[in-house]
Amino acid sequence: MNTAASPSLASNRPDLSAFWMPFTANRQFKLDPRLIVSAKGMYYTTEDGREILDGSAGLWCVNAGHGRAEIANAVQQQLLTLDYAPSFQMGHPLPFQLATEIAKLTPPGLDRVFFTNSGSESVDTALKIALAYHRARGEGQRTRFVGRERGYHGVGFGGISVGGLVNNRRTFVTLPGVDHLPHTHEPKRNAFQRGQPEYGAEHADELERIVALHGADTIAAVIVEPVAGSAGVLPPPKGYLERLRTLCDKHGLLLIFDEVITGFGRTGAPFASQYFGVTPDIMTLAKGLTNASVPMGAVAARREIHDTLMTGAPGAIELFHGFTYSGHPVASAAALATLGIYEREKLLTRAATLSPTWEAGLHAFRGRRHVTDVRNLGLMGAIDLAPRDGAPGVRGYETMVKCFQTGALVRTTGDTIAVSPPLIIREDEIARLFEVLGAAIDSLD
Ligand code: PXG
Repeated sequence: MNTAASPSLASNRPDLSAFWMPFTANRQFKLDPRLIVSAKGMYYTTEDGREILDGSAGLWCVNAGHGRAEIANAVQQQLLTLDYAPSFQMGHPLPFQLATEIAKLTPPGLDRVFFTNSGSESVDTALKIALAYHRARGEGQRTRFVGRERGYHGVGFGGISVGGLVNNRRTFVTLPGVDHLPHTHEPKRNAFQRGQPEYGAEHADELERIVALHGADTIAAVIVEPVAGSAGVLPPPKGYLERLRTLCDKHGLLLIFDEVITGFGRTGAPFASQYFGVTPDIMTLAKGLTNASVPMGAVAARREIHDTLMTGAPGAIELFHGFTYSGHPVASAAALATLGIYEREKLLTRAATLSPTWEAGLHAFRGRRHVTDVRNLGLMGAIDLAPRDGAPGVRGYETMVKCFQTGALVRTTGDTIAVSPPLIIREDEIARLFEVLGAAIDSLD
């Protein structure tokens, strides 16, 4: 919406020039900004007072919906009780409690939890834990990592190195010694498949080729998103994750699942690992951990990995790693309140209940003009649009802007539209989301 014509809006707006916006076309945005001023439940409110249905849970993170009083109260209480205390060589109760609560939700065995402040920090932490673990076992030569094309693992140097998005890698240097599995996106064989694709499990066997090339004893870990999120919702082909697990076991490689998006109920199970029945050695978490209210991430590791590192002189720091805000009291309070909501409202399995309605609504887009593929799993979905001739990405961008104008928030990457609403969404709201999205797609040239 071009609000430049509205003097009241323009005069209420802050100066937009100083904030260098992340992952944003800054110049384009500032010419025609989309500003959100409040949020409650399933809805955002824009600066001009319009309600917008949140079809993306913010950035895949507001799983319990917006403005949750339980979290706000816990945060306020905590700020007044203990605003901050270090977790280096001293501690305070909340992160201990929180780690115990997280360990009740994670797959059996993954019950040692390290705290970070974001998904990117969780990824880099997980990679470091993998290196430290092998070193502690006397296999310090295992320094390589294997990621996957189209993978997104945040923006740290570790994350962009194992990640496979060209735009994340083009400008920056990456770590040496990283190889990539092929991605699993094969619209020719799998287009309009509901849930997991039938074809493509054999892409996991590429790990054998990578191992043969570099030598198994030089590789520390393999990291994948169980369902690739940012690359446009790519569920793993049937049998694929199982094969990765088998091959990692065969060659002594740690398997890391990046569950920053898939964690906390997005798939219909607490974690994708449980949904697919494949247990990694390490998992990375963030986003839904605090319902996005206060930044926080975590890494859950197998107990044996943790215990292997608990060696050396008793006074020695076992893992030379941590953040000023690891286990921050306010973030921990927010996370504990969030996990309470998830439990009381059974949100971590709600996506499984809603998934048939969600799937049917999404796949009704098949046959619509411009639509070339639809994918879904749990409460995640993607619709691919044919790129406009000579202008790739423009249809995607226009769809996002149109939806914002007409009442729904969706995410787009190129010409792929991704939807992933808060897990509290109702069936009529799912219908509304697809109505707004459908009208936006119909309006495209
Ligand atoms: N791993 C995964 C799988 C992610 O999706 C990160 C790590 C990094 O998290 P932080 O908290 O450092 O941003 C992410 C982040 C999008 C989108 O629209 C996705 C993310 C972030 C912003 C936008 O797909 N994922």
